[in-house]
Amino acid sequence: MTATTNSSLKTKHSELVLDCGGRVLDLSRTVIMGVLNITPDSFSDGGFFMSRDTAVAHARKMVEEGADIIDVGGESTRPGAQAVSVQEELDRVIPVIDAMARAIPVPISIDTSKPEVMRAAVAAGAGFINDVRALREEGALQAAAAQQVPVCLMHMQGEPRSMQHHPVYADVVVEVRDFLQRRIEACVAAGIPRQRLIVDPGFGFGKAVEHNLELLQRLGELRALGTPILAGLSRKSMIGALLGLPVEQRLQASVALALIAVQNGATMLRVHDVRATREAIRMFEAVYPRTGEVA
Ligand code: 7PM
Repeated sequence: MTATTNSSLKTKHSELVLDCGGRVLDLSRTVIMGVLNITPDSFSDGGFFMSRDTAVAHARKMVEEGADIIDVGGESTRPGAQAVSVQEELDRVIPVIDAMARAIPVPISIDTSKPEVMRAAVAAGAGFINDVRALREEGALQAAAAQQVPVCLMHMQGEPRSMQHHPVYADVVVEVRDFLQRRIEACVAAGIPRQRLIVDPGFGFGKAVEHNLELLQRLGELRALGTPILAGLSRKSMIGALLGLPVEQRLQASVALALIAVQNGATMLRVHDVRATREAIRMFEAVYPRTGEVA
């Protein structure tokens, strides 16, 4: 199957594929998005500035382990994190995307909220925009529309600096669904076709543990939006809260949560541990073959 000028198309086998700037994402099976953080303060990857070679080697390894797309982020969205300037974010991610685009065959996702970074990243070879602010920043809707690549819209209550202080919802699932519905409508009005959108409830982003658990339990209610669902649960603090484990010991629980997400309707999983997640998903799909429906 080859990419066409359409952003999505149904084949005669009823598979759905997304055109990520000429690289294809097959949504007829569970898609694994491998996380590559270029931040100096990322809690999962540690260390200070990663070299370009280190970043590319990590991306290569994740592709060998079964990643379908690599998500590159230069702004830490960790609870309590400080904002990063446009230039700082460009300096972190653009050289890495440029090198990765030549080194790996799969689509590259840019995790950003800034329109300048969206434009530069796609020019450097990214083919997917992952925005934890769901294109709410000034100019982001227009920038994303002009790039003609798929966009993941994530729900977040508040801002990273303060979002975990005291999250409050009447019904977290209804509020997340309604927010995502409004963002889908804003995107369509800005000229981004619905077929190019993915939604994400934003586990851990302005949510207490019980909110995260309810969102996962009732994830299927987001299917009403008619778009594929992405879930990011890997190594998140809800596991630390429930099991009392540090971030480097959250692999097994992360895989368990990923499987529940797929069972409840997720098509894409954003994960750090690609090999373990891929093996678990292969077992799941051996038991429950996907029908080709993605939303
Ligand atoms: C520190 C704490 C560093 C938390 C990084 C994080 C998601 C995302 C992130 C998600 C989408 C992490 C988060 N999480 N994008 N970016 N969905 N679409 O755990 O759940 O990686 S950053």
